[in-house]
Amino acid sequence: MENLDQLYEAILKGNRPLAIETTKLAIEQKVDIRTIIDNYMSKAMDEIGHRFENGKAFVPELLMSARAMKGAMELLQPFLANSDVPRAGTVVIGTVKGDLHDIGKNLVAAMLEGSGFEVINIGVDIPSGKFVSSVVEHQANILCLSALLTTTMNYMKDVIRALEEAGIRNKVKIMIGGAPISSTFATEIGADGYSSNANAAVALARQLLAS
Ligand code: B12
Repeated sequence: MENLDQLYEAILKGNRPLAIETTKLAIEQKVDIRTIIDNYMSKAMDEIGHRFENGKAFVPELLMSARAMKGAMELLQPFLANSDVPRAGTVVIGTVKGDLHDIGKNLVAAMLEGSGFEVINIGVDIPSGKFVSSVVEHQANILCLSALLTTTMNYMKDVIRALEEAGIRNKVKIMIGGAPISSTFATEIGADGYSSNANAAVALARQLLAS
């Protein structure tokens, strides 16, 4: 579909109405949902990130792109959450304390939901105690932690420590992710796994529950 380039541009330029309109059209034309997300929406977010890094875009532009991406994602969410699939396990997911980035975390949540997991998305800026109480309340099999800042990624260690102190570390698998995270970091802090994107997160979740 030709207009998908327009979706990339709309997100890059932070044009939410155009992003929504183009996404609607793509859905009507039955374009593959993951192609829309991976090849156009996420790529536009990567590009705005590079521009920010190089001093060619600033926080207001980031915010506008994020709003455009969110508007388009809301339309795609129902297609990712396929209710026909049997439940594969329960996942609690959140962005750690001090960090407000939630686009990638919400994408991981939507993909997991679409693949049959029950997902409790507890939001952003989450302190360790809230992660612990949510895991207990929902009897989660997997806890997913997201961080996009080098200043907040270390807080993941505090969350794992809090689970240990609550005596439930061995009852839940911990998956971590976000732009500054690596598998080395995951091993270092004692998480069970890391993945760099939402598709791989689904495979990792299945693998962790099978082990
Ligand atoms: C959009 C954005 C914002 C928006 C966030 C809006 C929102 N609701 O999320 C706003 C404008 C609010 C923002 C604010 C800030 N931001 Co910002 N932001 C970004 C940007 C451009 C895109 C992030 C994004 O949404 N990417 C798209 C999604 C789809 O990708 P993703 O988040 O990486 O997620 C994928 C994977 O990482 C993975 N994943 C993510 N979470 C998880 C969890 C699990 C369990 C797993 C398995 C996988 C996984 O799967 C996802 C899907 O494939 C990035 C640049 C970048 N390229 O990352 C900067 C970036 C993260 N921000 C940055 C900075 C510096 C800031 C601010 C400090 C700026 C400021 N001076 O105020 C503030 C901090 C606010 C705070 N306390 O959190 C820096 C961080 C630098 C660093 N090394 O720490 C970056 C890298 C930009 C840069 N290049 O300098 N930001």
